[in-house]
This record gives sequence, C-alpha cells and structure tokens, in this order.
Amino acid sequence: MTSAVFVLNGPNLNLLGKRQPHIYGTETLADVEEQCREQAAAHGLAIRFHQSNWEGQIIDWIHEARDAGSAIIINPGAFTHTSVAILDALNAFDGPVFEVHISNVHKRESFRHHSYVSLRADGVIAGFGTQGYLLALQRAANRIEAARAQTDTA
Ligand code: CA2
Repeated sequence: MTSAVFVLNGPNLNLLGKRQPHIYGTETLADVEEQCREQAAAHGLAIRFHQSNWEGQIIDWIHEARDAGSAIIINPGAFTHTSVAILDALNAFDGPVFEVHISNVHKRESFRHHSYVSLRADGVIAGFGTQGYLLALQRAANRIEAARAQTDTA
C-alpha cells in the first residue's frame, strides 16, 4: 500500500444523512468513508478521507496530496461554484482529479450549474447519490493501476 487516494469533502457535508435526505440521501459521511475504505483496500490503495467547512483547510490537503497522493476525489460542496483558490490548488497537483456531486447539480438552481473545479477535473460525477464516490474511486484505481503498469514496462 504505497499510494493514497485523497477523498476531500467541502462545507456542510458533515451533515450528510442528518438533514435534507430527499436531496442527499440517508447515508452519513462516516458510511461513505467506510465504503470508500473497503473498496480502496480491495485495490491495495490507502485512503485519506477528510471533510472541512474551511476553504483553506481543503487547499492545505490538496497541497499535501502533491507529495502523498496518487489521485484526488473531491466533493467541494458549495465551494465548487465559488472557489478559484481550490481550482488553483488542484492545478498544482499532477495526478488524476475526480469531482463528485451527490445531487444532480444540473437539475438544480442555475448557480450550481457552473463549477470552477470542472476546469481541472479529469471526470465529473453528479446525481448518483453517495455511490458517486465509489464510482470515482473505481476510476481512480484504474488510472493508478494503468500508470503503474506503464512505469513497470518502461
Ligand atoms: O450535490 C453535491 O454533492 C453538492 O456538492 C452538495 C453541496 C452543494 O452546495 C453543491 O451545489 C452540490 C452542499 C452540501 C451540503 O450537504 C448537506 C448534506 C445534508 C444536509 C445538509 C447539507
């Protein structure tokens, strides 16, 4: 287990499963973390799973991933639609980046239709509920395995 996949969650996602289940479902963030850990372990990957309501903290974790991360899966919450600073931090990370939204942001208010993070993301998942994290993790594992296979044959 050498590579850590960083799974980063933005503001208010600590309330997952506790409010607005009609939009975000009934699973808690702890449930999502457990599922991600199980799936990552099956791929031989370590995971660093974090949530913060603070933009600067999320940026610091993205900076940590520059040295310690093989991929970033990020649900930036409302910072998706506002944060050039998170986009800049992601642009300084070399590995694959996957953006996850639990709800289908395109079916919601127009201010949710634009994402700064999508300018950097290699893939975007929206509207698949919390399963979106696992789909993104599957893709991250595939990308990491493909990159390893390439260095092994080089
Ligand atoms: O659909 C998503 O995952 C979002 O990133 C969630 C953000 C929202 O601002 C984005 O437009 C789309 C909001 C996260 C708030 O999470 C809550 C969960 C349960 C109860 C209250 C808030």
